[in-house]
Amino acid sequence: MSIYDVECVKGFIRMCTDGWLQGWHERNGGNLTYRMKAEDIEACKPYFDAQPREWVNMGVQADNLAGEYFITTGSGKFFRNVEPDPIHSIGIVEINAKGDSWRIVWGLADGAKPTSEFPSHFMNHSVRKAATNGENRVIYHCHATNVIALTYVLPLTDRDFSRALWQSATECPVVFPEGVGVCPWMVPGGADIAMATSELMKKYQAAIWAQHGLFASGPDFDITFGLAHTIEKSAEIYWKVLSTGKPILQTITDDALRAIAHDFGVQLNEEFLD
Ligand code: 2HA
Ligand code: ZN
Repeated sequence: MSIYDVECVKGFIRMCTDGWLQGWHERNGGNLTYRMKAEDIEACKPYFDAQPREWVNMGVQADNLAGEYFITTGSGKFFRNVEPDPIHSIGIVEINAKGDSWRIVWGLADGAKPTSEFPSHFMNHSVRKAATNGENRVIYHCHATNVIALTYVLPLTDRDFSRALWQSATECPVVFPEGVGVCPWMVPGGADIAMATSELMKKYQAAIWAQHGLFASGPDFDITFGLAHTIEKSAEIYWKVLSTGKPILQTITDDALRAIAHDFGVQLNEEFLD
């Protein structure tokens, strides 16, 4: 047995590989964090370092994440290298009792640090944990190509993006009936983008960062990856349609969106319907 046999660690590594294979993680692009369950912590604890590393203040704080443990990708690390070299690419951090600092308890070997977007992930975990009664465990940031490209041509509003995505693939209104949030271009890695994104994530499971990428959340790796995949696929279809240069003769109408919502038992965000 090793820590790599523990289910949550296996699932984390698999999701990194899946994202890499999709082409969403050039160089050190993107990051992934998972809030561990009590049984995950128990299973991983035997492999933790004998001596945890120093506490590091995050510049953000959340009461509801005090004492939690997260698996995280490393700052400057490449998703491409997670599976062949996990010990240098990912790690486990513990959050202190004040909910404002982390310390590394496993991995991130040879001086590596948690992702530069850890403050954003942390604030989003806090908001999504509260919004889902503790169900949410995964926050995923990827450089989804077609989603990024759309932020150059669509107005940067939640409504415009939600409608374009809903209309471009029939399952979208079922997968994200509340729509998606859109964050204007901001400097990555800091507290400002963390706060702006977490405001959006009070309402949405996913947010788009203009000219940068996608933030997706969910209760497990499958649902979170599936959400990002669904959004990116829909953006790709929208692009293929636009790229023909032909006029759009038909799309999914608002009545059709309502019919989908009715039959699948989901509550569509009425603000985005005409
Ligand atoms: O980890 O994607 O947003 C590199 C990034 C920053
Ligand atoms: Zn990024």
